Amino acid sequence: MIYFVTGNRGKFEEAQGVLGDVEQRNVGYAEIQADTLEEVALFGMKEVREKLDGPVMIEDAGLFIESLKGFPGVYSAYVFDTIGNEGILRLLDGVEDRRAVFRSVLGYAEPGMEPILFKGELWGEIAQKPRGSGGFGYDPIFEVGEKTIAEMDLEEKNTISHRGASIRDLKSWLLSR
Ligand code: ITT
Repeated sequence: MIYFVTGNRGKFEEAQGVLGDVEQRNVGYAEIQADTLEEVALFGMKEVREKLDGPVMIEDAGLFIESLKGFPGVYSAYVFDTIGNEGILRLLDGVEDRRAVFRSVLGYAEPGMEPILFKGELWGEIAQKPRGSGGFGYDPIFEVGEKTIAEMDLEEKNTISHRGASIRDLKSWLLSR
């Protein structure tokens, strides 16, 4: 059983879809202001390991938009909570290059072990309008091919997503020991 420290139910359900044996623990940790998701995840790992005794994971994700030079990136949560999907669409009003990438960095550790990181990414494009009701966060405005991620079910999202990739890497690592 792995403790997944997150306040985001959607993330937890995606992890459960891949790992099965995982428990959501919303004990919180400080998300530092840093330049990379890796730094945020490594710093967060220190805190959650002090709070929970056992195998523990956290995952930090972000949306990086090419024409905005990677914005919102490490500020994705703040930007989502403030300007949201409508705000992102306004920033891209009239912009032709709509390429964007979701990145996921997952931290995992067991007592007495150095934390390790697993990563995943998913390239796509920012849609003209939000579509779909699945997923969470930026999913309704992130298109891969014809569909936005919010138009996919959890299994389909997990097959292609940044988080699906980082979690599957953790799973293979766990099984390979
Ligand atoms: P934690 O408690 O795990 O930190 P969070 O929702 O704050 O949950 P992040 O900081 O990793 O998670 O996420 C940054 C923002 O990006 C946040 O607003 C999410 O809703 C959004 N986001 C993360 N993963 C996403 C995904 O797979 N699809 C759409 N939006 C996503």
